[in-house]
Amino acid sequence: MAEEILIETQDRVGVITLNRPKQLNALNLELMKQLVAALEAFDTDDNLRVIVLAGGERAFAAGADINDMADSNVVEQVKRNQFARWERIRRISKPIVAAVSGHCLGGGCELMMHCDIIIASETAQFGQPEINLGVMPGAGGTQRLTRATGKATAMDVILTGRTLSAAEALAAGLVSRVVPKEHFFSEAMKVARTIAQKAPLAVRFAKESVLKAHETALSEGLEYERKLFYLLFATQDQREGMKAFIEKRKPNFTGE
Ligand code: DAK
Repeated sequence: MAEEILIETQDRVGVITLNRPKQLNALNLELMKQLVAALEAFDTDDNLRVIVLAGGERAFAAGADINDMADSNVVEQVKRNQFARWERIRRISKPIVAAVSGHCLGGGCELMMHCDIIIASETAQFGQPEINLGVMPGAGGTQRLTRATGKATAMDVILTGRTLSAAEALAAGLVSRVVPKEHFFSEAMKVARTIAQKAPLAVRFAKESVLKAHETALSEGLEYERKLFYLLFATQDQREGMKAFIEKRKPNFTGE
């Protein structure tokens, strides 16, 4: 079977690289299957703390594979239940850092928006061009893009099919950092390694809590954050982190 993704680990970081360069990493069904399996395997691996999801230089991903959908119909789409797979990506508890260069379109942009921190090359182009195919975003694009950029930009991108440059995406709040094109992967690794040194439970709860901000009213989100904050005072890493600060040394976080 073709390897639609490549997997490696570096220190405490699990790296997944989308591997259909000739098709600009179009997300076919097999790739999605392999991707979800790899993400879940990394998520349950106690040796790893952060995941990096990378595309290639020319494309992070140019969308779902149109060949998989061209002859499809509503019944088949419902039965295929692709959403279940995307839902599993949403449930990954470790932080995912996306390394994005080139085309990042349609399902590719939606996949990127499932990630937690996005490092973009200055060459990256973002868009939801489904409208040009007679459909609309199907994996959260209308919701996540709107929450990230606000209604005006989201409407413009989704209804006209136009792309945002990396600079526009940064200004709109869609990506975290824009770097020169030769550094998009190394910068993502740098960010991942930094997070990998933090207390794992604090990182996990902090990710969970930030995601809540997207999904709930403020009062409910604050309540949720408060409970997770209290919970961290039941960990050894909280004691270690604060003690290390007072003793002017680096903390030794164990994840306990
Ligand atoms: N699907 C299949 N093949 C693709 C592709 C795609 N999305 N994008 C590119 N390719 C293929 C091209 O067909 C071409 O293949 P060959 O002809 O060489 O065999 C190869 O990649 C190189 O592409 P180009 O020759 O077109 O390269 P250019 O530099 O000229 O143009 C481009 C690059 C990115 C502007 C162009 O390829 C393009 O417009 N691509 C399509 C972009 C697009 O419309 N993306 C949205 C697809 S719809 C769902 C979840 C998600 C979705 C739906 C449902 N569920 C959970 C149910 C998402 C839907 C979508 O993403």
